[in-house]
Amino acid sequence: MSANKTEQYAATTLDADRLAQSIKRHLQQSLGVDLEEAGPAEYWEALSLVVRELGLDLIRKTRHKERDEKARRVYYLSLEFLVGRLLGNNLHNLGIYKQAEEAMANLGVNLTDVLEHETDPALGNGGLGRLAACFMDSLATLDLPAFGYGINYRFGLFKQDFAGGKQVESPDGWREESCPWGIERPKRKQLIKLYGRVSERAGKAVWEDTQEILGMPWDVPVTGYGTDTVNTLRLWESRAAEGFDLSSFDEGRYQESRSGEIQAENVSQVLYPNDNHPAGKELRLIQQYFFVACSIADLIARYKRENGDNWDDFAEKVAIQLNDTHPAIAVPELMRILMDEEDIVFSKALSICREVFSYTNHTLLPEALEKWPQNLITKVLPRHMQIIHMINYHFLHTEVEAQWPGDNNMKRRLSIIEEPERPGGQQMVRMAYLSVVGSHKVNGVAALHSGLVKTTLFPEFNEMWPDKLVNVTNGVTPRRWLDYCNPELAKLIDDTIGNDGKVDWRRNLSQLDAINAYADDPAFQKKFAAIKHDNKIRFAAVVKELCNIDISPDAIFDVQIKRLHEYKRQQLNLLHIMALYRRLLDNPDLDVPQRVFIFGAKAAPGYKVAKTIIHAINRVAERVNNDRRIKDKLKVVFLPNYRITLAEKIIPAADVSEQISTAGFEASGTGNMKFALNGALTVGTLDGANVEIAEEVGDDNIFIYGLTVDEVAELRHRGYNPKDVYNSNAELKAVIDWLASGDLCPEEPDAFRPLVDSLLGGDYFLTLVDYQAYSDAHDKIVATWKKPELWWKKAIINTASMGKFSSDRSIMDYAKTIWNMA
Ligand code: 475
Repeated sequence: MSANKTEQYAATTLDADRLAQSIKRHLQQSLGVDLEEAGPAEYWEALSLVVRELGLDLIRKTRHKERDEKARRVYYLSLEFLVGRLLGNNLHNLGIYKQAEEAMANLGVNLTDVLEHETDPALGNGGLGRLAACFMDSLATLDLPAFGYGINYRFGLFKQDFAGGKQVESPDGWREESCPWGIERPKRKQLIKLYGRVSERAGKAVWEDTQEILGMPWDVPVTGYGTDTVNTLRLWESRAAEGFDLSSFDEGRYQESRSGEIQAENVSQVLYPNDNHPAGKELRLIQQYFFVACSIADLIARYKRENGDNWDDFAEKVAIQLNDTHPAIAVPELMRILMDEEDIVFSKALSICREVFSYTNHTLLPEALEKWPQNLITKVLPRHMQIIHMINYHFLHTEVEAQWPGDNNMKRRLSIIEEPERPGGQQMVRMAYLSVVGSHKVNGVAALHSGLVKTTLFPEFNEMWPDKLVNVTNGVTPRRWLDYCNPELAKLIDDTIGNDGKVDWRRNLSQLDAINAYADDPAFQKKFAAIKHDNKIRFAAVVKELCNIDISPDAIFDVQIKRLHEYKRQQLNLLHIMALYRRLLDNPDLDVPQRVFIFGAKAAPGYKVAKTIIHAINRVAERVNNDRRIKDKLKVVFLPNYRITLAEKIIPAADVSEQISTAGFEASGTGNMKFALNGALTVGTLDGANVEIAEEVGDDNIFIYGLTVDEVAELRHRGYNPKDVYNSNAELKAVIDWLASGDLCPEEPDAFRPLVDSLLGGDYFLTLVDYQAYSDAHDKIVATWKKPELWWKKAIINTASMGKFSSDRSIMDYAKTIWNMA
């Protein structure tokens, strides 16, 4: 892996001239466009086709190599892959970005403009989906044999707009623009079954009278950085199995003839827009089974092509990672194939499953843990429900019985089937329990979170199987989240610590540590600060264009970008901004630096309080931004339609990173890592990966505040009344009263009631409790900002200390401790 094969490959075959030739060829021959009529959009498509050609070539070579080496492959099953734009990233990974820039320049176009013409595929909600995308990048970069499996949604996450400050959603039909990355593979299509019933014939279960759906794979090449390895992200699209019913077509009933087709196509139509919250709809269960069944059939077919029919080696060749419980139905699906189609006995089938599967937990929120009504599974997947009962019976009566003999209470607690609490209630299938029982390893996504998985979520499982629950701290790919999104900083790092055979921080992020030696160096500080300033100027132009708000690059850019959720506490940030504004009104000459508070967040369309918080932030923004009395000392920006493409522009421009969840609720966070990597200082609670970030950067270089996990538990135990805090903190009381007064939304005076009620009636996320500490932490931020040499020293130390948070390290951890691949 030391020689940079791709760079040789690409550089020798594709210098700028040859690239320009290929671009022209695709313009004319693939797109039918004359050079004179081509604009940036056409150039984008043509260059994408050139890169796709390269990717396809390398994908074939990767496949041949893997076939020869017969190594274990990992299959990453995820309902979400939030990949972001691909062209710029692929050019970088293949080592031909510079050549492409030159080729475009010779054709009279600017590559940066061209790249802006790509639609951002939003095939995910947030952290979980973006993590899957970073992992795909790292798997390829590390030359690990891997497939990603997911769904090719016709509509990604909704587009967000604001009307009167309220969120308005519209569909994201992203494929209506051309997408050269996905390549249909009809040869690998799958037929899957749904509904029907199970009968027994000659002692064997037969699943019959089913309805069938066709799964068409759509392959996206995933390039690695500085390597020839190109892996595959295989996304399934649902189609009708029967196709046209020609007889009714002849009778002129064209629409009806396609009705079956349209139903089948529904399955891959939309991404469910809930983050950290299950949808609980029949169609969602069908989506889950659809992509799982297609993927399992596909990987078994590959196994058989490469290894023949011998199941003894299956677990040696196949590792399947379940990205949360969304693909958990894979466990009974593989059991079904092994028992019903391959004649393998139950106990052997279960041990194969347990060697193959592992499961990642991404959230502790009780309402986010998936449970499906047993009746629904019985209706949609009758055979799977039987198999779940078989697994549960074996688990309870053999394994739990051995651990806690005669303890029926324990059996009830650990049962995969949850009994109804009230008579007449439904029996529910606990998908997390199914995943734990069917896997050999279960991991949390940050040290603190994995500890809580052991002690609060699955304590009994941890007692039964002490080696099963493990930690793999999340990471982010430094290629997209530093090299690609912050090229000036990447160059400064290259110029400072080198970029040759020995030093290659893009593939070995720990080497950033060498930057620590320059944290105090005034010349280096100056360059580091100048780059941040440049990024802020560029981002200010984006804000001007999208929001028509003027912000000064000399202000502190304080950023909170993530899904809108009460546990993430955007409302805490809001209350503090309202207080700052009031402080300025009280004293317009207050000696404070200019500050811009920047938000980006989508709320699940059905999440009332979250939408109220968006509305409130927008109304406060409008008031603050138009008040001349405060002399531009405070601005509030809420960027509409937050997505990967915007994140790439915001993160390099941030001074302060808001990571302020209630302790114990944010499993890890990954935005926190991206910000610190780009030299922003974190204000945050001791939650998720913030804890490990603090360990790496040192307590002096992060603004930690607020209750800890233990203190949260203690407070809940003692009992907590938010009114006590409200009544004892005059500033806090004043801003909450202001929110409740209707002053910010005169045409709808009760608009913010849901938020006020949530804060004063219970305050489950302890926003009020943490308010004062949060405000104090911000005072420290301001004091530090006033000492530039101190600020930039801390910022540099943040960038220099992020080595641990490369997704390459995460993937190596998975490979070693879970997949047994390294
Ligand atoms: C955590 N999404 C972050 C990140 O590990 C963490 C999607 C569909 C349905 C239900 N939930 C989801 C999540 O649960 C999710 O995104 N979780 C996030 O995973 C990666 O960094 O703390 O909230």
